[in-house]
Amino acid sequence: MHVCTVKTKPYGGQKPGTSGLRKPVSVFKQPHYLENFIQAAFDSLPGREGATLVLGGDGRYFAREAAQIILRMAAANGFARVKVGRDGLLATPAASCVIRKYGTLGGIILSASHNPGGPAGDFGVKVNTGSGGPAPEEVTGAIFERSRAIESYRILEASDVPLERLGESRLGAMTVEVIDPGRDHRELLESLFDFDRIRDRLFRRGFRMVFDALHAVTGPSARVLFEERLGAPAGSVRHGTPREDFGGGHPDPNLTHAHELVETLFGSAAPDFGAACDGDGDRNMILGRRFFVTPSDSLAVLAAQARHARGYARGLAGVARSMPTSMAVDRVAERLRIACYATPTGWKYFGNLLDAGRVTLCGEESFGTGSDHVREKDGLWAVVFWLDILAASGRPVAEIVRAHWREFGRNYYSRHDYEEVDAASAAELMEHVRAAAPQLAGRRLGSYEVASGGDFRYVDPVDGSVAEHQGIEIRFTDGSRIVYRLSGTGTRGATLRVYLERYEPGPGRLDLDPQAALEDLIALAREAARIEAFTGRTAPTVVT
Ligand code: G16
Repeated sequence: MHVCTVKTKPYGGQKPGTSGLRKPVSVFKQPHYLENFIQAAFDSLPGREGATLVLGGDGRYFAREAAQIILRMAAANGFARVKVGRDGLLATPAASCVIRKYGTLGGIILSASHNPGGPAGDFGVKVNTGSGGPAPEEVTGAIFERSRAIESYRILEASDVPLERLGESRLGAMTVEVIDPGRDHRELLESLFDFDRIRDRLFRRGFRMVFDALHAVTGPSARVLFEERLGAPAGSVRHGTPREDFGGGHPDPNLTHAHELVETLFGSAAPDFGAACDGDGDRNMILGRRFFVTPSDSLAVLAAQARHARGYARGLAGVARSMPTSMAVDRVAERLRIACYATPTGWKYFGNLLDAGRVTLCGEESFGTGSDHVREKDGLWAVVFWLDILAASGRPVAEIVRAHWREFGRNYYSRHDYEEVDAASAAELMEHVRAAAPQLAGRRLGSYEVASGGDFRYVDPVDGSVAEHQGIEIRFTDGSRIVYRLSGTGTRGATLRVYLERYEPGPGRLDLDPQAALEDLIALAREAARIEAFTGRTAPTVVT
C-alpha cells in the first residue's frame, strides 16, 4: 500500500451552502470532484496528523463509494483512526454525539439531507468540527478558497475496507473502527428523558404511535428506541430500512412529502402520535391525532414544557431561533425571563451560543429542533422529548398545543416555497425587494402598516463575527412579518422562500386554518415582491 499524490485541477462552485456542499450526483461523480473537496476540507482542519475522524452519512446512492475514497484519503493524510458507522450509516446528530463523546478532530457526513437520492438525485458532504457542529463560516470559507487553488490530493492505494461488521481493521497505518451507528446517541437520549415514564404511562396503557423513517437513516435506531426500549407495538416504525434512493421518495418530513404519515394521522383509525425524520435524521415533524404541530410551535412548546424533562429540569439558559422562524418561542422566553436570540438560517449559527452556554434549546421553521446535548438539530431527540412531555402531562398533542396558544397567543405561520426558479430572476427579485423594503416604513399595505423593512444582519454576540444579507424582513406595526430569502440548500436553479407570520393574542380565533388566517399577508407578499412578474409563478410549489 502506498500513498499516491494525484494531480488535479480546481472545479468552480465548491462553496458550501447553508449546510455543506450539495450537488446532483452527476456533479459529484465527475473525476476528482469529491477528492478535491475532501482534500480542501482536510487541509482546512489543522491538527489532523495522528487525529481521529468520524465518518458516516444517510446511506444515499454514491455514499458507499464516497466512504471508501474518504477512508483512503484519510489514511494518506495522516489520520490515525476513523470511526465509521456500520455500512457507512451515521445520522447527523449521532455523528455530532460521537465527535463530542470521543473528542475527535471532527467528522465528515455524507448527506444531502432531505433532498431526494438515487442516480438522478443529490449527494452532499458536510464537514463538522471538534465541537460536533457544522463547520463555521471561517472554516467553510477556507475550504472554498483551498478548493479554488488545489493542484493535487493524497490517497492510499488500497482495496475497499469492509464496513458491514463492528470492529477494527487497518488501512495502511490508520485504524478503521466500525461502530454501531446508534448506540452512543441512544445512550445520550436515555440520560435526558425518562424512558420508564414513557413506557409505563404511554405504551403500557395502549398509546399508539407511528414513526415514519422515510427509508432513511433513522429507521434501525428508531426500531430499537421506540419498539424495543420504550415498548411501542411492533410495526410502529414504518419504512425503517434505509435505502439508497429512499424508496423513490423524498425524505423530507413535511406535510407534502410525508403524506402517507399525514394521511394515517388524519384518518379514521388515527393513532395518538405521529412523527417522521429526514434523510440524515436531523429534521423532525410532529403530529397528533388530526393535528399538525408547526416546527415553530414545537420549539415554543418544548421550551415552555422543558422543566418536565429530566435533562432540562434545572431550567433553560436561553433559547435561539433562526430569524425567519416564528416568534412563538420569544413569548415563552419572555415569560421564563431568559434570553432569546434570532440567528441567520443555518444550524452553524447556533454553535457559538451553545458553546458559550447562552442557550439550551434552539430551533428553526425548517423542521429542526435541538439542544446543547449535541451541536446539530436532532430528529429522534425531538420525538422522544415530545413523548416525554405527553407522558408527563397525560394530555394529547392537540390539547397541549391549544393550551399553549391560550396561554401565549398563537403565531399563525406558513412558508411558501417557489422551487427551481430561474436563478437570475430570483436574484433580481431579491434586489427589487432589497431596494423597496426600507422605503416601505410608515406606509400602509392593505390593512397593515409597515414598521420597518430591510436586510437581516447578524452580529454574533459571542465572537462578534458578522453575517450580512440573511433575508429581507418587512415588519408590520401589529407584529406581523413577511420574510424573503433564497434557499442555500437547493441544487437546481433557485428556491425562493417566503415566510409569513401573524400574531393572534386570543382568546378567540385561535383555531383558524393558517392559510386562511394569513390570506391578506400572502397576497401582500406576492405583490410587494412582484413574484409572478419575476418568476412567472402564480403559486408556490411547496407550502409548509
Ligand atoms: C439545513 C440547515 C438548516 C436550514 C435548512 C434550510 O438543514 O442546517 O439550518 O434551516 O438547511 O436552509 P435553506 O432555507 O437555506 O434551504 P438540512 O436539514 O437541510 O441540513
